Amino acid sequence: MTQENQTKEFDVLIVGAGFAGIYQLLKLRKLGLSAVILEKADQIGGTWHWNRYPGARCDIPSLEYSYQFDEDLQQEWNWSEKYSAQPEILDYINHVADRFELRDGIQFEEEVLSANFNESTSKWHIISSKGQYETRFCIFATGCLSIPNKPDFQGLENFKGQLLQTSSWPQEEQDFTGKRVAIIGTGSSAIQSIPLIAEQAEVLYVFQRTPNYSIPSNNGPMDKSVEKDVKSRYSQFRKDNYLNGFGIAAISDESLISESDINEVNQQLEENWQSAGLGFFGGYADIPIDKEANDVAANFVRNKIKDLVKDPETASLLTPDYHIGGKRLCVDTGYFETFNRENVHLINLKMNPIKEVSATKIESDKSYEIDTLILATGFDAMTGALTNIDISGRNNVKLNEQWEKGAKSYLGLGISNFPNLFTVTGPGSPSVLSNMMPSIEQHVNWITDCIDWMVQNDKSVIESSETAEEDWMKLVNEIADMTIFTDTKSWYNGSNIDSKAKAFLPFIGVPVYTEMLEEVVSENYKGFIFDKVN
Ligand code: N01
Repeated sequence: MTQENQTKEFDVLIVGAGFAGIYQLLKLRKLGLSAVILEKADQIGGTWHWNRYPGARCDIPSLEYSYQFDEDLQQEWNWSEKYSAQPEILDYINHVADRFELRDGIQFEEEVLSANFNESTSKWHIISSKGQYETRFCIFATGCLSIPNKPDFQGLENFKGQLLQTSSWPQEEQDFTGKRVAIIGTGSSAIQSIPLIAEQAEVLYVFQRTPNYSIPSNNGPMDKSVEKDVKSRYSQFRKDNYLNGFGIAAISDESLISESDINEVNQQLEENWQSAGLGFFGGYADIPIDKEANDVAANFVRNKIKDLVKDPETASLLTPDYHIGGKRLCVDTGYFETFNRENVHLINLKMNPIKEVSATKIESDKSYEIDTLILATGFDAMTGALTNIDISGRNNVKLNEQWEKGAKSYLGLGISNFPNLFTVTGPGSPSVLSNMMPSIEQHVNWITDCIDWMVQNDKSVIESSETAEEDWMKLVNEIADMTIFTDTKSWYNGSNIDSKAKAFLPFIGVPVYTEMLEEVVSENYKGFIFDKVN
């Protein structure tokens, strides 16, 4: 057997070198365990490596969208803007990898193809694009939005121009000067990139199936007094964020629209529109749960769109008719105003679906001659990164078969029949309905403590019980049913991918979730089974 074909052994194998994976590596090294990360890309960064489209930036303030595990790191790192752009976030994650000497634990350009649990050895056998591994634990730090959705528009393969996708953008800078550009999709990625592409392109055609709500970011250089204040009380600031329903330090007002004077509500919504970004959604406690209150906030934004977009027909096309927040709320810089430009045209795909893409054209209500086609069509969210790998657990049960009718997980951390396998921000956890950074740290800390506890308590194998998993997903859905989230077609419930099971997956409510995680630990990992005997 050649060196390359030899099976390499580790205590833990981590899939993915994004924010979750590299922090997980650090924590496991501190425990004294041997661990390796396998990463498909040629560098670290995960979502912040792949999504390099113009305008890509976080829409949670960087002072919050950052690691909190190391006080020196959070004091010494300075963000240049309120919401940092993708290159700066990538610099940050690279800085962290160097600062904590993590690079030598990462294998780049190595894709995990399969993971198979061997019941006789209680070990995972992993096959990658470059080799084989045997490991006791397998941790999927594969992100919630990492498998691009590429719709099969008829004739797409015949397109001879430049084809780009926001979620796998080339590393070289793209110049659209003098080009006729089409973009399909109007989610967050499109909403961030459209204003910048419009400034360069000769003409930009925006193909919209469903309009989105978007709130102005009011981004700008970091306010030094805000930075100083947050840094003076960083640890408390982070703790307070876990007490917010969505895990962010947004305005967290307990007031209800339904109990307030409408003039005061409109005044407050105006203030929130000017300053809150995503926090607009949490500006009143009943926006996420009361349809009438939600409608007040939605109408406020609908009127803003009418004010911002000069052509009434375009404004009307850009106006959503569903609950605000039902699809992931967007945050923008000049999105609606961009439609006032003469070189930008909005095409309504609901009325005129794409009939065909040919060598140089898109056929919809008419023929559009283009040089560049950009797909901003989203992701196979939350489950895609897992179901795209051939994962088999006890009795050779395949994960993608077990999840055929909808993903199930206990706490978003463990999956029944898949022992010693953990997911970071998996389905059933707050994940995409929270600030991902603290949610990632919460999960990585939890997983590391759990493995440590197993070592201390002489346990070899952990898995979620089917009952705990069933009960958990029932709770996820019961909570979601009390909100406006389940009425709208969105990637939160798999509706963006035709072939996907429709199931609402995020747990809504960071504080309750945090309490429940702690309770599970305090009761010796209630709901998990250790060293199951068949
Ligand atoms: O993807 P999306 P995204 N024909 O799914 C349309 C995060 N993020 O990449 O709504 C025509 O939101 C689809 O239409 P419809 C954030 O959580 C964060 O923009 O399904 N159109 C929709 O308009 C975000 O929510 C940041 O009818 C088709 C669009 O494509 C998530 O990533 C920045 C179609 C997809 O929108 C995903 O955002 C960027 C088809 N066949 C992203 N299929 C931050 O700011 C899909 N569409 C941190």
